[in-house]
Amino acid sequence: MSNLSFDWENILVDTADLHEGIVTITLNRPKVLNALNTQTLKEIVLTLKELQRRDDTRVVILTGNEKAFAAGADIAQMLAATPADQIKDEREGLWKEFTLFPLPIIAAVNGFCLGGGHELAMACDTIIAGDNALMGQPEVNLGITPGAGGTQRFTRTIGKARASYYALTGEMFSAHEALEMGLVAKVVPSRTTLAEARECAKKMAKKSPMALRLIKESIQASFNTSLDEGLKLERRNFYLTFSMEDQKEGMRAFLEKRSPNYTGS
Ligand code: DAK
Repeated sequence: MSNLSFDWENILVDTADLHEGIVTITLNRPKVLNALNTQTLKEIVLTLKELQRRDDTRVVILTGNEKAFAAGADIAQMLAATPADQIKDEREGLWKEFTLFPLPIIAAVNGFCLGGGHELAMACDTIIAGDNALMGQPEVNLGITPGAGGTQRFTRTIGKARASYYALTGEMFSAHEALEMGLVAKVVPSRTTLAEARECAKKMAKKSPMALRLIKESIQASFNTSLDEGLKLERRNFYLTFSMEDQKEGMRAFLEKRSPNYTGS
């Protein structure tokens, strides 16, 4: 495949691990704690679209810096907005497109992960949090409501009582509280968050890319469908794997007591 390089204003894209199928996107507006303006979202989505066009990406890691994953949507950008501005803003479409990326995205979260930043982490497939992470939906402190999953994905993940508590008080919660609520998969020392996310990405990247896609699709469907419909999709995806060489390879490798070599076909 051709070389991949990006020259963005607000994010860094590290393709050094692409030979292992891993790309790391780092939010890079440190002066404003990685506040998510429209341009940042656009850069993330355009990067994902480019990665999707190639067949060498298996897993994406999305991260920030030690102080902040992202402290929310950019308040300065929103201050003077009218409802019409908000409706016309391309952010809504960008959020949707983010969720359409078919392969796993791991959020590696240190520091503040608030509002739209928290919603972006929740829109990823899993979250690895550093022990310094502070998460929450503080929109209520600004006189607004969450707008990109902070009442929906949040509630479906941690339940009504706790989602209501945090969204209605604006109180932040720690990485350990997030772990206890099932919002994050792991809490690790903050200096190792990215390394831990890489280990997780490496494990995923060795699997069949088709299986990764189909598992992601089935899990995402659990947010949108009835149990019956979800189980139907799960079964269809299971059957579909039997049309693929990767299923034969995975089972053959098991029986031959060797590591599988998946090709994504
Ligand atoms: N936007 C813009 N600038 C921000 C920011 C933000 N969200 N968060 C921090 N900053 C800026 C600060 O203004 C400050 O800038 P300077 O004063 O240095 O110029 C700099 O980052 C450092 O922040 P602090 O001085 O405040 O740092 P502290 O350590 O004292 O406090 C903090 C850290 C995270 C507790 C504090 O900065 C804070 O409370 N930040 C705001 C957090 C927040 O309210 N987030 C929610 C924003 S609303 C939608 C999609 C998404 C959304 C809505 C709709 N659709 C698709 C419809 C999302 C909405 C939101 O996220």
